[in-house]
Amino acid sequence: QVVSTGDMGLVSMQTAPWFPRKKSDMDTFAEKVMEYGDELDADHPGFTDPVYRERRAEITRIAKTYKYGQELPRIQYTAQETATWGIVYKKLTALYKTHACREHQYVLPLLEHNCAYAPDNIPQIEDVSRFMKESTGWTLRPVMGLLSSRDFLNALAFRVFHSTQYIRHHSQPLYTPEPDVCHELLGHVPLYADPDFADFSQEIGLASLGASDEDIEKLATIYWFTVEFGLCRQGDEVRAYGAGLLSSFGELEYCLSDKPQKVPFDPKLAATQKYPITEYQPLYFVAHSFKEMKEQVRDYAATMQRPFAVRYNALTESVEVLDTK
Ligand code: NLE
Ligand code: FE2
Repeated sequence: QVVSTGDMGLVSMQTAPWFPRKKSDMDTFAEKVMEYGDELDADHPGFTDPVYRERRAEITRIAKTYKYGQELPRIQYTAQETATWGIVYKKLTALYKTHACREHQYVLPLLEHNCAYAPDNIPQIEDVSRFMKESTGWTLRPVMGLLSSRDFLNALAFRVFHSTQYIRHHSQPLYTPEPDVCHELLGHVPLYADPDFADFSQEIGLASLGASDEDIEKLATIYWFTVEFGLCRQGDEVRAYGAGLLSSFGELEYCLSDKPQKVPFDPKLAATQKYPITEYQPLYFVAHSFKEMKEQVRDYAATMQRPFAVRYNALTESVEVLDTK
């Protein structure tokens, strides 16, 4: 039985945590960010740089007022910001040939052609989001800071990805522990143009809707070891598909060396694996294919306790709740 959107009268729904039913519901995320994009820790390389801090604040303010349906804000990047992007871009594209998965290698030239990806230009997320929409139905939303894992994962159910627009500090282009425009545009975006990866990512999102806090934690950890730091087998080789690797020329080189440990991807194991967030990963999971990962995560999600099922309706761009009680 399908319960119409907006009907929260279902007994099984009453105890479940709130979740968005339609894309505009995500406008409420802005009121509950955990940390704003301009709140830098004392050990952040930009902490003592007032120009950098003011710039982060400016970009955060722009994202704060965004509402679903509006054009995504265009940022006029400075020469220094573009130079930082250029260093990252050139270093990474030189490594992609030998280190990135084939799906990423296939899409990057399309982004260069369609979205002005270039060493001397930081692409605009409005243009990128349009390209993604045409490829797989994914879109971007600007984010004004750190969302809770629940909100961030819930958005994936709608094929919506939250993207930062500021850039890492120019003093440390090699690696940053936080997302930035290099990470989103070079790491995440190419993969979201791949149909199997697009489906896989949405599976995690659907599993997160109304999930318990413990299950959110587990799904966020699976997300970490796949979408952020996943490796995959391609022919005789292992390649990177995780965005955290594809946006860090330091870790991209390291991850395929024999220093870290590599184990086959298993969602049950990945769900509870501990990991550091401010340094290179000591352990990576190696997936077989995006198609298989999608099945694995779907099977894993089926073992989570939830008194209802959800289904995304792509025509209405909303989530339908099915009572399974
Ligand atoms: N370490 C990545 C980079 O330097 O681009 C960012 C990871 C964000 C989760
Ligand atoms: Fe990311």
